[in-house]
Order: sequence, then C-alpha cells, then structure tokens
Amino acid sequence: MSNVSSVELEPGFRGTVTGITRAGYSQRATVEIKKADGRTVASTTLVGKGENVPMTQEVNPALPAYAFGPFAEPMTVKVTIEFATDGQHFKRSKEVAPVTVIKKPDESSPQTYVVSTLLSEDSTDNDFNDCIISIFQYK
Ligand SMILES: [Ca+2]
Repeated sequence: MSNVSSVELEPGFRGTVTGITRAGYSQRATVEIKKADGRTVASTTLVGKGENVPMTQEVNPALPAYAFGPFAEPMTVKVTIEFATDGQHFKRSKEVAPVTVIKKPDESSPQTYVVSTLLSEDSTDNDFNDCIISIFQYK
C-alpha cells in the first residue's frame, strides 16, 4: 500500500487518465503531471460518485478523460485519491500502488501500449474498488 501513487511517462507517449467509482461516497482524484525536477506542469481533478460510474473532470463534467502528451522529456503522473462521506470534506483514501501491464511492439502490432491501474479504498471492507483510476499510454 502506498500514499504516493505515481506512473512514469516516457517521452513520445500520449494517453489518458480515466476513473470509475463504485462507491456511495463522493470520490476525487487529483492528477498531476510532473517534470523530473518535481514541478507540476499540468493537472486536473476527476470527480464521481455511485456504482460503476465514469468519473469526469471537475472543470468540465462533459469530459470523462484527461488526455496528455506527447512530452519531449520524461514525466511522472501522480494521482491522489480522496473521498468525502458528506460530499464536501475530503480525506485521503487508502491506495494500492499502480499495477502496470505493458504490451510491446510485435509483428502484427507495432505500437507499445501501457495500462496502469490504481485501486483505492474509502472504508473498512477493503475491497479496494471505491475509486479505480486507469492511466493508458501508447506510442
Ligand atoms: Ca470499499
């Protein structure tokens, strides 16, 4: 379990950050794109609530995904997941460090696809499905 959930973005890759909720409490995921020196150069917040509901960007509920890249230098995506039982006062959720699956180029498909899944828990049943964030990148 980790309180710092980060995924590396290789130069030239582009992709999306999306999330779903499976929770009665409000969920909030702060997504920060950071340079190697630690500075945040872009960010957004995904919000959502309910069973099997796609999260949307807080600044525009019509946007279910945050799109990024490609970048000229290595970047890191940091995700911070929080929940609010009353919809207003957010607290940190428990997070499982992201698990990443990489599909490398092969003869039938020259692209590299990378999918990182971040699970979190807002209560005591420890099913770690209350807010699920997916970071998809490809080149
Ligand atoms: Ca739970």
